[in-house]
Amino acid sequence: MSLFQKAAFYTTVAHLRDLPPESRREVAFAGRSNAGKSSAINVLANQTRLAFVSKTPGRTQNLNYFSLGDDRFFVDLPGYGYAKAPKDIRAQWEGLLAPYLIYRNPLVGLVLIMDSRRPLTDLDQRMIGWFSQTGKPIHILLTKADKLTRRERAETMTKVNAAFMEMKIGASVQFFSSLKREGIAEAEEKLCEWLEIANEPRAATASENSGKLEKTPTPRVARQKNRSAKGWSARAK
Ligand SMILES: Nc1nc2c(ncn2[C@@H]2O[C@H](COP(=O)(O)OP(=O)(O)OP(=O)(O)O)[C@@H](O)[C@H]2O)c(=O)[nH]1
Ligand SMILES: [Mg+2]
Repeated sequence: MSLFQKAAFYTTVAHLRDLPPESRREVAFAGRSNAGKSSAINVLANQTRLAFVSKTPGRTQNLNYFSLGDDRFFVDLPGYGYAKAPKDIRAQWEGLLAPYLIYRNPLVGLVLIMDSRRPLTDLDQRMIGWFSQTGKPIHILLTKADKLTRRERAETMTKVNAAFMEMKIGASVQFFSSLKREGIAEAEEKLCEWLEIANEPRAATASENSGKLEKTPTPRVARQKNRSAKGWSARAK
């Protein structure tokens, strides 16, 4: 039984004024379009179409809320980085996403999903820069890890950790594969910590064991002292 098995679609939000009341802890999932956000949410909830069902045309620029059944939410954020996104779509993305990330009180952490073959694109870095102003934690899922060799994984982990060191931002980083169901226990551990859910140790499934990933230590970097959120546009390049 997955820890988030009870996850169910709750609401979709197109305007900040429609956000649910600030009474439940929530974790947001962000990432480039096609990075594997919805797949990761589905795998964590052990459901096949959870994130997909809310994704009807026209909703893709919305924040999709999933109730975890115990006063907590997962929030699937709109994917970014479409090569041909029209200007108004980008403006909407910035207008909704930026204030949400910076000012949303119940948001306790950001899971940033990056394709492990193309981590830390400019937009990912922008996202990290914005969110890190809040002083809240970031957990990186390097998805589609099934596409990398062992050696490529080691190189990617080194590169990503070095980039965070350079940005002076503390973040935890792990590999993840929705396809092979790898990295689930590690992600669950982080989510439970943030959401304050008791996480009983459980036996790994056979497929998790077969694809056991090496845990690479995450560098400890002091979190930014300046916790005050700066204006969105002030940081946008
Ligand atoms: N090999 C592999 N493919 C994956 C994995 N995760 C997702 N994919 C594939 O990547 C594509 C995009 O996955 P989605 O989960 O829809 O990505 P998304 O980030 O939600 O995309 P948007 O909703 O458009 O922002 C799909 O074809 C998935 O099957 C993975 O771990 N391994
Ligand atoms: Mg999606």
